[in-house]
Amino acid sequence: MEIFKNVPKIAYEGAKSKNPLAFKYYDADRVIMGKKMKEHLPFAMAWWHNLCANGTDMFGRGVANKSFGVKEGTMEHAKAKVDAGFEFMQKLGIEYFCFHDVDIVPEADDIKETNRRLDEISDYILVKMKETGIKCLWGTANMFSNPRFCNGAGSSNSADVFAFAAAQVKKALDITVKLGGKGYVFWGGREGYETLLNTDVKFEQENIARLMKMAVAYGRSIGFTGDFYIEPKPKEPMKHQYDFDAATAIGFLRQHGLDKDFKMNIEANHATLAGHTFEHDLRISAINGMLGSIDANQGDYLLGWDTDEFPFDVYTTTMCMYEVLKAGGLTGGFNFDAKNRRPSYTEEDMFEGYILGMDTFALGLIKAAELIEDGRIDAFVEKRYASYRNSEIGKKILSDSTSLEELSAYAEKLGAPALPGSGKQEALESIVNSVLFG
Ligand code: XLS
Ligand code: NI
Ligand code: NI
Repeated sequence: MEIFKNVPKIAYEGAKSKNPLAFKYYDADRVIMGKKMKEHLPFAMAWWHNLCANGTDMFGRGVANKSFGVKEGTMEHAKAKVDAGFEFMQKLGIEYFCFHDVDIVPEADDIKETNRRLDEISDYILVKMKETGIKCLWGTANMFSNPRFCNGAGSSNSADVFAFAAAQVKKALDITVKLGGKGYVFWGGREGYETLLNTDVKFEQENIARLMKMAVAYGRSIGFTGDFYIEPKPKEPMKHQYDFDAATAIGFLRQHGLDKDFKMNIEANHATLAGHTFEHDLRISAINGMLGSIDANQGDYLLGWDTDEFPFDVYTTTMCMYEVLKAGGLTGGFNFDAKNRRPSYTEEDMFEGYILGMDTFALGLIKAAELIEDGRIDAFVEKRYASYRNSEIGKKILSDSTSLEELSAYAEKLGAPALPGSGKQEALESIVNSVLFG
């Protein structure tokens, strides 16, 4: 039974199209730098925002109706969400989805019953996956909504809560593997603190690592060959969260010997909350060999919290795709961890949000490829460091065959070095503009 009766299959109509329910830039089979757009951009639907979130915020109730014609909080409703989700993805040509355990079933009072429901719904999802060819990008456990996690999950002060979190991770891994998920995410939603006065930071961080090590051991034992991901976020809901940004999370993984099994899932809005650009955290992940997956959204500089808006800013998606192309692509995909604004509450809005996001990333891909093919930026960066390749002293520094004494003697002979050469930021930004709008 068709659910979104007013929405047809979304087609590519080109930039001149005025049809709100058509792609302007996302042309799945168009080849860019030797690969189809849909291969560069493995998009995923986020179950929670798209099928669950109804616009509830701190000040008001939901506006959007996500009942899909069925009583909410029931298994019937859970199945209606599966039906709606698969129809939605098929109409948009989206090939992946991401989920938390409690997005796909209503949580019961007893974990045994919740787990039974997860078995039932995952059977149902599997049938749909086989019918449609749609796949699972990653799964995760929601260890932040239930009041028991008010002090965190792996970082909780309560051993019973830690055990409960472990049970949820185990089941979420079971379901992710059952659905053939490519990845498994840890977003430390309440792994942090409100005040140091009541917090043993070392104890909490070691416990988070313990939970992750058990997850790796269990996941590998049941045949999970994909990547585990940390999704860094500096704050919100906690005042300070341990997975602050990519650099912090990578350091933590290395400290605990988890770096071979984990990569980063970088969310645009989390990077900006950390005081970085999105592309900064992508670059830090990439140079450490840990660029895994992306939560595709954007924040709002005026509001300053994790507003999870659909990507609209083409400069940012261009710089994102520049990083992704340079890194040789993602092992994961682009999960729209994004939701409609509260007043955009219709079914058409759900599709229009995704169309905006997919088009904005398609434009970013097209423009990033043009920037790389243009070559001026690469050539400038290459030339900028040339003194290390072209001079004897530079070569010695790079081959680690000099010392402070030798460099000091060299500096004395030099008197004073010439200025290092212009950084050319304005000229480079102008190249970006001419590629974007030329
Ligand atoms: C919240 C996070 C969350 C993760 C999955 O800010 O982005 O949605 O992606 O738990
Ligand atoms: Ni996210
Ligand atoms: Ni987020």
